[in-house]
Formats: sequence, structure tokens, C-alpha cells
Amino acid sequence: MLVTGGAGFIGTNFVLRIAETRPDWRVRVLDALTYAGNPDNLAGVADRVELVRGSVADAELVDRLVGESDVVVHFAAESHNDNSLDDPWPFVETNVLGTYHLLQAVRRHDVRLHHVSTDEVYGDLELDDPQRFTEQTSYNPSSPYSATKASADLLVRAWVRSFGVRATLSNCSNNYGPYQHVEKFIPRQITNILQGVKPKLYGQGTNVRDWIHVDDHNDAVVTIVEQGRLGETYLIGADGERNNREIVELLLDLMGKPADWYDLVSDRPGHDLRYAIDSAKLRAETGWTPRYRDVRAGLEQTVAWYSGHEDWWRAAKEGAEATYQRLGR
Ligand code: NAD
Ligand code: TDX
Repeated sequence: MLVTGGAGFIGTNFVLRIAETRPDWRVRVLDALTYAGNPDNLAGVADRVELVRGSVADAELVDRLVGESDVVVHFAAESHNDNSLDDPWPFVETNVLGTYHLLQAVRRHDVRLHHVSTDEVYGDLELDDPQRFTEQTSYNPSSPYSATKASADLLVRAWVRSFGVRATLSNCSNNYGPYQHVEKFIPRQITNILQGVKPKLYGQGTNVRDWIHVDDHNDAVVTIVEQGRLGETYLIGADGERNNREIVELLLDLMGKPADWYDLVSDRPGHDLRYAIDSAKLRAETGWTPRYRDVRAGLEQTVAWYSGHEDWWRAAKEGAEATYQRLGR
């Protein structure tokens, strides 16, 4: 199995979980080791997982590695909305061109592909909309990040239909858990509190995200690789809708701070209001179901992980906060 982006947040958790639950699978990671990738994450499985440093936008390298694989799981991406508003080009290069090169390679070598994507391709919902996103929802991305992920999804669908590529797609909601970069919402707030700094809420903190533990996402990806119908898209979600202020209040409570100990900061341009996933198709077809049903318990585990891994995040924290200071957030 070739795992692209296997040294990032979700990819690391995926590779560690595969090593634990599928000991007979041979795994190779292709990762450019950008600011978001950390090779130390995979040190504990280095005897079983080969890490190749390189870009999915390198057509020759991708062709060789895909030709030596039976299945590709494609996590590699530029993944942070705020960065995509600051400098969109790496998002176009990695997310669009990188996916194109992978598609050409899996087409040439007839290799099975699973493409990992996001619910952000569907745009956003009103706070009081009773609907949630389904596989039938129209694409309507808002940010450069989500537009490049939507572009990649459409390329995969076209390669399935026009060239018979053997691929599945999944669109998941917001993940949380160990190894997430401190630029992202939950780790940023946990590490702020650990450093005695108030959490930062964009706007009024009323935007809603549908939270899922990273292990539940990855179990769903394995399930789709093993049982998914070729050409199909599956939405992955764990019924975890909370607004950002509620998440910060939970973290403050878990970490022994007053409920109003946060700052409201300037909003993200074009900030999507609400995401919400209906994962009925995946559940009905495969029996997959999330194991982390209690967001508070999942956050408690995540707080414990960041509390115990300051060496892992300290340097990245400085860089991320310097960027936020420049952006005024
Ligand atoms: P991340 O930023 O933590 O990790 C991305 C990884 O990709 C890093 O290791 C990075 O070095 C690598 N990478 C970047 N550019 C590359 C390139 N050109 N070639 C090879 N590797 C490259 O991201 P993440 O949160 O782990 O997200 C992984 C995937 O899951 C992405 O495709 C993202 O769109 C999708 N996704 C994420 C979430 C979420 O909540 N984080 C939700 C749904 C879907
Ligand atoms: O300091 C902050 N304060 C704040 O209020 C940060 C960093 C974020 N926010 C808000 C913005 C969002 O409403 O929190 C919410 C979550 O923000 P992010 O962690 O940046 O995630 P989001 O923009 O929702 O996108 C995430 O989920 C979908 C991932 O980064 C994407 O890769 C994934 O596709």
C-alpha cells in the first residue's frame, strides 16, 4: 500500500493504525515533508514502513512508486484554509496537479486508488438548516483550499468514468486527535491554554463544525478500501456538530480554566458557517460506525496527548503563532 501524506496528521494516525491492525500489509509512505509533515511520527514503525521523501507533483517518482503498489491511499494535500487565503499556489500544485499525476499513474498501472477528501467541497449550511450534506449535495466550495479539493475530487470522478480507473472517494468532516498540527483550531487552543494564553475564537465563535475522532475517520477509510464499491463516494461523519465556542468551553473546563477565558479575534475571510455530514450510506453499506461518540471524552484524550508531547509541538507552535500574528488572528 502506498500512503501519500503519511507523515501528516491523518496519514500518521492511519499508518500507525494499519501497522497495529493489519500487520500483514506492507506500507510505503510518499510525503514531501512540508512544514505539516514530521518523519519522527513514523519512527516507531520504521522497521515496517518505508518513508520516501518526495512530492505527489513529481510525475516520474509517482509513476514509479504507484507501479510498485497494489493500492494507493491519497491523503497528501495542503490542508489549512487560512494558508490557502494567504498563498493559494501550493494548494493548486499539490491538491490539483498532485492528484492528476496520481490518477495518470494508477490509470497506467491499473492500481486501486482511494482518494481522501473533505466535506468543505459542499460549501456551507445555514445554522438552522435541517439538511446535512449527503453524496447528492452539489459542489460549492468557498476557499482556495476547498476549491482545490473539489477540483481533485472531480478529476477522480472523471478518471473513473472516462478511463475506468478503480477508485473510491470519501469526504469527511473535521478531524481531531493526536499529531494534528498546532495551526488547526483544537490543537491551537489546547497549546495556547498550556502556555497560559487565551484561546482565540474567530468572529463570534458561532461557526459550527462536525467533529470526528481521527481513528474513526481512518477506520472508515480502511473499511472503504476493503468493502467500498468502485466509483462510489462515501461521506464520513460522527454526528459531532458543535459551534467553536462550545468546543473552547469544553477545553477550558477540561483544563481547569473559567468558561469565558478566551479572546474573540478578527474573522477568516469567507468563513464557512456550518458543516454537517449525513453518513447513512457508509453505515448502511458497510456497517461502519464511529467508536468515539462522546466529543468531551475524545477531547480529554487529545488534551492528554498534547500535554504529554510538548517536544513534538513546541517549535511548530512558534511558527504557527508568528503566521497568525501577521494575519491578525
Ligand atoms: P496535514 O496538513 O496534517 O498533512 C498533509 C501531509 O501531506 C503532510 O505530511 C505533508 O508533508 C504532506 N504533503 C503536502 N504536500 C505534499 C506533496 N506535494 N507531496 C507529498 N506530500 C505532501 O493534513 P491532514 O489534516 O492530515 O489531512 C490529510 C488529508 O485529509 C487531506 O487530503 C485533507 O484534505 C483531508 N481531510 C482533512 C480533514 C481534517 O479535518 N484535517 C478532514 C477531511 C479531509
Ligand atoms: O484559532 C482559530 N480560531 C477559530 O475560531 C482557528 C485556527 C480556527 N478557528 C475556527 C475556524 C473554523 O470555524 O475553528 C474552525 C475550525 O478551523 P480549522 O481547524 O482551521 O478547520 P477548518 O477550516 O474547518 O478545516 C478543517 O476541516 C476540514 C481542516 O483544516 C481541513 O483540512 C478539512 O478539510
